[in-house]
Amino acid sequence: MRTVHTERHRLRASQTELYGGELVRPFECPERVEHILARIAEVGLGPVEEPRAFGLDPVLRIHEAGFVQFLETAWADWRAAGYKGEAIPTSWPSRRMPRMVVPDEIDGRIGYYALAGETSISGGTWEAAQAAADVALSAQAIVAGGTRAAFALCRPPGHHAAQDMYGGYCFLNNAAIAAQAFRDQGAARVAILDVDFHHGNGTQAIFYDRADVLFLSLHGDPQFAFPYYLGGADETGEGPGEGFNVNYALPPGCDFARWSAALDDACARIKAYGAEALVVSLGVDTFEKDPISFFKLGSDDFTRYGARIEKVGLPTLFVMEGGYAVAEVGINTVNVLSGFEGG
Ligand code: OKP
Ligand code: ZN
Repeated sequence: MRTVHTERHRLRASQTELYGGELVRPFECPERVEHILARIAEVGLGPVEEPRAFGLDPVLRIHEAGFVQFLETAWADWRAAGYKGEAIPTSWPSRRMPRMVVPDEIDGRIGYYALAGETSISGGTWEAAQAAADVALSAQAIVAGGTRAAFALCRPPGHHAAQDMYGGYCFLNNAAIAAQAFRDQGAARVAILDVDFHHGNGTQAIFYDRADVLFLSLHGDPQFAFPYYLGGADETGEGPGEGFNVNYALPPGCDFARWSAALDDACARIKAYGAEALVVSLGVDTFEKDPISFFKLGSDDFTRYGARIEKVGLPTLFVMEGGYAVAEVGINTVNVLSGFEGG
C-alpha cells in the first residue's frame, strides 16, 4: 500500500497540554509518526510519497473562512497580545451565552473557535495542519485514480475539527476534506468509518444534514469518554441527513468480540448504502495499552479488523487519527493496513 507523508508534521510541536490541572507534554507528539514510518519500512508495506499542495479551496469546502483565517493568524495574534505561553482558551460561548458573534480580541476569538482546552496552539500549528490536509488530499487522489487503497499518514489528526471548531488535538478535518473531494470528483455516495476510540464529533457535525456522506463511528460512550457532548446512539442525522449518521457508543472495557460485532454491523450498512468510496478515520487508541482510552483491543485484533474492512470491497482511503501508546502505534496502525492487504 502507498503511504503519503511529509516531514512538515513536525511543525506541530506544541510543548503543552492542559491535563489534570498541569501542563504536560502533549500525548499527540511527533514521535507517533516516526514509529509508524519505521514499521512501514520494517514490514515493507510499500512506498512513502510526498504530498502535493492543493491550496485552500478543498479546505474551504468543509471549513468556514473565518475559522480558517483564525487558525492562520492565531499564533501571531496570541504573541502580539504579549502572552508568553502557548495559546490556550479560558472563555467559551457556553450554554447560557448564545450571542454567537466572533469577538475581535484573541482571547475571545480562541474561545469562540475552541471545543476544548487541552489543545494548545503554538508556532507552526497552522502550517502542519494545512500539510496534513494536503497529505489526505494526495492519498485521496491515489485512490480516485483507481488504486484500491492508500494511507494518508496525517498529523495532526482531524476528526474532532468541525466547520468552525478545533480541539481534541485536531484543527482541519482531514477525513472530511478527503470525503468531500471524492464527492466533488463525481462519487455519488461516500462513507466515512471512524474507528478511532474517540467519537468523530467534527465529522458528524459536518455531514449531519447530508445524505450523500454516511458517517459511522465506533467509540467510547460519551457518558465516560471525550468529547463527552456528542456521540450518542440516538444521533441519527437531521433533515435530508436523517438515517445517515450511525454511532456505536461502547462501554469501558469493550473487547474485540463486542467491538468487532459493531464493526460488522457498520460494514453491512456501508454496503447497503451503496457507497462508491470509503474513508476510514484510523485511530489506534482502541489498543488495550493506550494511556487515555478504555477499550481492550490487542495488536493482532488490528490485523483482523483490517481484513474485515477489505471485505466491504470499496476503494478505501485510510486517514490517520489518534493512538497514543507511542511504542506500539506503528505496529497497530500497520497491522490494520496489512490486514486489509491480506484480506
Ligand atoms: C484525539 B483523537 C482524557 C482527556 C482527553 C483529549 C483527547 C483527544 C483525542 N482525560 N483529551 O480522537 O485521538
Ligand atoms: Zn482518539
